[in-house]
Amino acid sequence: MTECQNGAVPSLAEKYKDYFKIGAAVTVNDLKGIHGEILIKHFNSLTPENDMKFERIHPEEGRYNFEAVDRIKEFAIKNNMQMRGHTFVWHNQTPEWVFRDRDGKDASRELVIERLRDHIKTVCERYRDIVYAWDVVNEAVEDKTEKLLRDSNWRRIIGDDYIKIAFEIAKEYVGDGKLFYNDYNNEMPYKLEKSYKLLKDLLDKDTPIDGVGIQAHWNIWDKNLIDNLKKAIETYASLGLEIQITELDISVFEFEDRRTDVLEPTQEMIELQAKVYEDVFNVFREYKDVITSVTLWGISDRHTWKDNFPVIGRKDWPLLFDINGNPKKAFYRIVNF
Ligand code: HAH
Repeated sequence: MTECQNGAVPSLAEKYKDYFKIGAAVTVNDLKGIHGEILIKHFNSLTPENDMKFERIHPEEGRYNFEAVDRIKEFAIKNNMQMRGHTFVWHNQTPEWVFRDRDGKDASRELVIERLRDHIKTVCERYRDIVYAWDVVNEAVEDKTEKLLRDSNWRRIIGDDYIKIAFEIAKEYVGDGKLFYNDYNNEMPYKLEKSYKLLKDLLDKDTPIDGVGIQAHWNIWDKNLIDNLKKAIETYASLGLEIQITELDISVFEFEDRRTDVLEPTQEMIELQAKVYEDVFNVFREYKDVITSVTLWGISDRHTWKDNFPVIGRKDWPLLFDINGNPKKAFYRIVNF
């Protein structure tokens, strides 16, 4: 019997039931075995890590592939969980057909909007009874230059109002689900300022946006994290927005660290990681009035997208459960409060 099945280990979601939902990003394979057990015991919200992305669920015009998300939904219903919908409008993992006409040239603005409407309507109608929050737009803020908005096919073809249009379409079909703008590094000063500007402008134009998702792909070495995080939460809350932590993981590597010869996390890394998890969850609890959900971007260190980002094939250990599914130091730190 692994430690996490042991009754002495408290349930994370249970511990946080008066604070916010506790979620995990999942694939269909995570619903069984040790990951399935961890999900049932510790989580009450699921985000399909990839299966609801445009290229997966709507790979060709007129053809939807619902199989994977249907299975995740079935598991969620069975275990009394809800889901986050991720994501409709993004510059990545979106198939080219969306932006092409029959001759392979750029589709018109009208055609792309019509396709987006069909997409959002179809996905919402199928999952809106279980999805409480949708990442309507993901990562629209530019972070390499001074420009506010990132270049993408969506923006190039529809125009700068593509974000507002996406939220308006979503509003028509989501039912009770909340509409989120989701991004990474949006707690960092350089991006917080731009994000605030974008969101304020959208709200001034009466865009139906309920909240902001802070992805929270962090690492254990960032000395400014806690200050930045508090400032960001207060800034977004000042706009009247709800906040969700949507993709939390805490890498043992600094982002610039491209070493490939670290085959195991050191004790120092594991200890520092526990401390950072403890610190950020202290902040999350402090702001429970505006934070409605905290999702980890994975379940255990056995498999995480960080194994391939930013260095392909380099193992990372950013989550709360180790490669055997046992709770790490960080886990105990965030349940003992
Ligand atoms: C996220 N991008 C995406 O939202 C998610 O869908 C994907 O599975 C993993 C991460 C994060 C990201 C980043 O932190 C830095 C540069 C590009 C993208």
